[in-house]
Amino acid sequence: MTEFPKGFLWGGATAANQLEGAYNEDGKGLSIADVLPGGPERFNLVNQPDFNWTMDDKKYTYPNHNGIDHYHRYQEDIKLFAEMGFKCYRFSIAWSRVFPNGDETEPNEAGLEFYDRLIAECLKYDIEPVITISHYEMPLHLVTEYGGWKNRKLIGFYERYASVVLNRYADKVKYWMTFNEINSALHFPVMGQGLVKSNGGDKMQNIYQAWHNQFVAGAKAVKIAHAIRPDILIGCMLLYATTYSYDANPVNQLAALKENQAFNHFCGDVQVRGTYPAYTESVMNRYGFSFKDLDVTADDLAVLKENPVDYIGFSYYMSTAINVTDKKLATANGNLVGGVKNPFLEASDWGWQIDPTGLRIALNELYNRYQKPVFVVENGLGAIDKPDKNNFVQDDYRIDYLRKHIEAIAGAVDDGVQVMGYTPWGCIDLVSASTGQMSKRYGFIYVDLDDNGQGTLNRYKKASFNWYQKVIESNGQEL
Ligand code: BGP
Repeated sequence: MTEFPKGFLWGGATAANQLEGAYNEDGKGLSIADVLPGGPERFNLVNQPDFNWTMDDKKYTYPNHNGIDHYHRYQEDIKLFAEMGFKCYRFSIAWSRVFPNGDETEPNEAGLEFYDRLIAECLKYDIEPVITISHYEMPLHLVTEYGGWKNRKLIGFYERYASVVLNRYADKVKYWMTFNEINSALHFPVMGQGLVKSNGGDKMQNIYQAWHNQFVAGAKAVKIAHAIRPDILIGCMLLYATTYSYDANPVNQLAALKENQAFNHFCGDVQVRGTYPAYTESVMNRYGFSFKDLDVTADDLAVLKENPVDYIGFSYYMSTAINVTDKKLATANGNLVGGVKNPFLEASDWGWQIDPTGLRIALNELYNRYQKPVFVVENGLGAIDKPDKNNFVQDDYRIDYLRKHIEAIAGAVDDGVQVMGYTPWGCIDLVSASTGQMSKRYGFIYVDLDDNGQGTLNRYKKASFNWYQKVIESNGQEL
């Protein structure tokens, strides 16, 4: 078996809005995640023409409000991560804890103090924090008052927020990411950009304008980070779904290439290379507008050029296949990124097509495209776990999934790819981003909490807990 590099960052990943809870404590403002209804229909519900960002407790549940109560139980949780041997822990800072409305001039000290405590707890166990500055939880006020990321005023608000957290924590935290899964906006712009149908999220030009504003804001964060600490590493974060042509028909091959450009590569190309790619106009024309229609200044382009990211963080859950020649083929039911069913692959209970080889391909594609280190910051199997009477989960299906994906990473290391680390998603069970529910679980640690918010919130180690502990201990030799 391949030797993983010395210092390989084994760990796990979470996001503030999906586990912290305490949604209105210590001065925290509302974030968009706090008003998204729970349930498998959440994306459809928010895209109703009259969706208005208020909480209607009678009709919907809001699982993010309590999360898994990590805000109060973080010490217990970090201790369990340390027991697994985590070298790093990827988490996000809730923007709305630091700037409750997003547009204040002074931060909320109580919010910052929570992350002081969380970071100290990680460092106590020699766990390197890996921080996502914005993970699907912008302050709600920035959406209701300013219309979300399509408004360029957000560049300044994000810059101020990033500056506050970088200045506060950079001496303790070396690894950062600007925006979680920035390219996901192509399929669900509500999470990263605060755009839904009722505020223009159905217009592609708005999504691209929002991206542009995020690119500039992210580049400004890179600039601030490097000025504070030259050895800091600050990356972008992409949702990467390896995209194949369904068959050898050149027409499908070309369609797959275009899909790759539009989804997998566009955001990375700008953030890693610092310039808009040659195919920009062709992608935009396809959606009926031109780059000239966007509000882009010469200063923006200079900031992008001067501040590319240091590495490419990405999530990998699934691959997809493109077929434009046979309209009868079913779409990959549930695959968040579209495409058709691949006859060679199985899918998860949620229809996400399971493809470890696709991860090896993704690592090669990204590294060879950019020649910068790559970091698998999310990967995992969402499944319905069935605990026994002692709340023990024998999650062999999860072990099997993770083992094959780790083998794929090892293969990519053999291929010459510089991989920084691996942080499987939802290392402790938490609220799902796409369904807003608990029943889609990823963790090594079972949390006793159901979709209706009932349960003791006690934590229990699953079979995968001991398995992953050995993986880390052996630096990936024992799988
Ligand atoms: C990614 C997000 C995470 C996360 C994960 C699993 O898209 O970055 O926030 O939740 O996917 O998705 P889900 O929770 O929908 O199963």
